[in-house]
Amino acid sequence: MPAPVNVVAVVGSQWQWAVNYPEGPGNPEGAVHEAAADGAVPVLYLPQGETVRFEVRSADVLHSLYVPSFLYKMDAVPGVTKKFEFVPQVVGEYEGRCAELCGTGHSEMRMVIKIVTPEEYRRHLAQLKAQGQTGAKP
Ligand SMILES: [Cu+2]
Repeated sequence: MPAPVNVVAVVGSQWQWAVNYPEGPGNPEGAVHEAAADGAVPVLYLPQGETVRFEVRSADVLHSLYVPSFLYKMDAVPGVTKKFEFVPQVVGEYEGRCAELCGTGHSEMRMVIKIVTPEEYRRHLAQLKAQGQTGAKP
């Protein structure tokens, strides 16, 4: 597998996912993050055909990022950053959820994952930057 050019850093907390895109070869303009309104489902963008490294951690209790369509699940553990790499293949929208019972809001820990073309992905990162969503999500 080629070296990862894209990194997405996902942080679980009671009861939402924060989505960050750190600076790197696939994101030379600097770190940006998604901002979902309270109660809204956050969206995570991925570029089709490029290696992506997920970095998953938790800000409080155990969570688990689970994407049924990918047949994949990665625990989010406080104090530990778990990593996995893959190449998104098929453009489309996929549902993510939490697969670790983490409290009363557990069922609300959903996420939409959008695999888009690399051009759309870069445009999206530029848009986040233009909107002032720079740095890691507070
Ligand atoms: Cu949960």
